[in-house]
Amino acid sequence: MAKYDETSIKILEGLEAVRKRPGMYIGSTDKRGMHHLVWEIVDNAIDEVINGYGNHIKVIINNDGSVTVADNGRGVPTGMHESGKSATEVIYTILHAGGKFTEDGYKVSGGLHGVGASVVNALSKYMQVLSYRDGKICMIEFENGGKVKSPLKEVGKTNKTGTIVKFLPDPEIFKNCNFSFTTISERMQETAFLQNGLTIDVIDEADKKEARYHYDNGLISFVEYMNEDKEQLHKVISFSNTKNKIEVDIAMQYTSSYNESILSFVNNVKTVDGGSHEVGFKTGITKAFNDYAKNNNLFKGKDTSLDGADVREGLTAVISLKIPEELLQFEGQTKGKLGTPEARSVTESITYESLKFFLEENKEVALTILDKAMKSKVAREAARKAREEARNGKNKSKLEKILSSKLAPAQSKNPKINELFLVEGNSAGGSAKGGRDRKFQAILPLRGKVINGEKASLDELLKNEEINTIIHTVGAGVGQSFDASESNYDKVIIMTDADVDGAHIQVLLLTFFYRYMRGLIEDGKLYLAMPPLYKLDYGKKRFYAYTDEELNEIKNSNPGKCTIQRYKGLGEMNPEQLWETTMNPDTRSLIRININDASLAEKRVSVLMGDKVEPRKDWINENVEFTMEDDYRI
Ligand code: 1YM
Repeated sequence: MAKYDETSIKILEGLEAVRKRPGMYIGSTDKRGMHHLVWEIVDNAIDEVINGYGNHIKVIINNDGSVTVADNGRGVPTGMHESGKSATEVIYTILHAGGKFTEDGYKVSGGLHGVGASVVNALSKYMQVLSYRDGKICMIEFENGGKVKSPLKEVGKTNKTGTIVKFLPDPEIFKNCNFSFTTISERMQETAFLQNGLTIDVIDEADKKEARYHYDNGLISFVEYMNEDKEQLHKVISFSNTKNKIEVDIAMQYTSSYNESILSFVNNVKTVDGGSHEVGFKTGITKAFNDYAKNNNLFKGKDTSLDGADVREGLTAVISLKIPEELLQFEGQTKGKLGTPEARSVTESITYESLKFFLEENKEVALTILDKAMKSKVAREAARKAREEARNGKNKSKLEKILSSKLAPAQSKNPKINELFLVEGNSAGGSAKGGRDRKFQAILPLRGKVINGEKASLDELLKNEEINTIIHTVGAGVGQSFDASESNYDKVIIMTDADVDGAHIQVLLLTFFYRYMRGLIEDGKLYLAMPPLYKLDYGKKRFYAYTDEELNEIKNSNPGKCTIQRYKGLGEMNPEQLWETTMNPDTRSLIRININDASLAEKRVSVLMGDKVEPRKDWINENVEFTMEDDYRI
């Protein structure tokens, strides 16, 4: 039995604060927040590996909705703390207790993470910690948000060392959430890339799925993985150096694609919003390529230099820095941006010097990349001219003609309330035009096949009629000149049939928006409509089911005779039905597209737009990086 004295009351107050405002500690209480709990515990295991103890981590999604994380490090401390409690109890019940025990230079945790194991305990219905240490297995259990269920005790002998933590998130806090094997595996794979030699197993007991990640070539493997579905122009270039106590590791490779994808990490934490190290890297490569081109007389005619964007076309790079804690500065609301000014100059000079040396030694690679950069410059010039001409009215009348024949505009001109539906096919477009609320809803039917934005360059894209129509209807530019705040619509809603073709069109459109109007996604203005899959008629009563599960639920809670219609396409619904089920803001469901994680989105988009069909279907089903937002599900 736990005894409640003054300190334990204080501790409970601390944990209670976490339970009252979970968002402050883990960001949110949706699926994403629940996965934060896993990252917290895994981060502790990784810290142990970084400190030189252990080389194997297991993450198990258990059948009962709990997660187990195990490592083979030293085992969490079990001795007596000055408070009279076991060190283990202190670590798992006092907020930020970790710091007092650790003396290492680089910590894995930064930003939102690293708020500690006690936060996970506070948000768990049940937690068990096993420490294998000093020949003994010791166990402590907690329940209901960190209350000691049974204090630390020896439960066996062992010749192993390590820590096993099992926790069950409190269902009162995380409603209707479950752990995703895909989300956990993808993150663990990234971790394994950054930690050479570490093995991470991810096991899903419920779905009987397993994955093992282990890399001996770190960042090189990472870049190879990111580019495996693309045409690579040369072997991965990698370099490392340390200056002013800042350690820089970089791997980079060009592919024949038109996109740039740069990922960066600081002390193993992803800097989603970049920062000084990325700026330094970009300046470094621009300088290195320009110097090389100049010194080898590669510039022709009036060209005298390449822009940063030119030398980044088709570039995949991973940048990883280790910065001592006293120099660490993070910026931005989510602390995803590195501020440390020294990181810029250090990364720039290491990049410039290493790349300069590499280019001199590898003439063929240098010429391949520079040839691509020069072509990029020409293509971007052409695209800019085309845009200007469109703006200055050269092709305006032709476009306006196309637009007026296709677009059913909204009566309102208010971009804060207007919605644009991109609708697959003409017949569905007709129903949508008939069913909409014309005050604020506009319909743009898409007829031809949407061009694949992954494979086409910007000037090719601009020649595609469907894409052109979308760009001009949204009215906020495209590519580098895109500005989401100029969008004519508050919501752009992709409405397709719930079949494979519809899924394909969704992916093509999402790829286009992701590559060329990313700001629209970042501002939360891009959505997928959710048309129903079934109509159930019970005499006078009618239901719509949007998933197979819902169909069963409706059938179970409404026994009796009914006729079920499976909708094969939007065209089978009349305008009223389409309005009622899919377009009416009061009753519809929308999926808001968000980029949780640009690297995953990046990888996913290139995988999906390759030739494989299966992963595309899985993706549509799982919505891994474009998450379902519960708020929009009625
Ligand atoms: C499955 C999760 O938490 N492993 C883990 C945690 C710790 C240690 C070892 C550890 C650290 C130190 C000394 C040290 C933690 N220690 C602390 C605290 N795996 C997992 N493995 N001995 C053991 O840093 O000095 C918090 S976690 F607080 F003691 F530092």
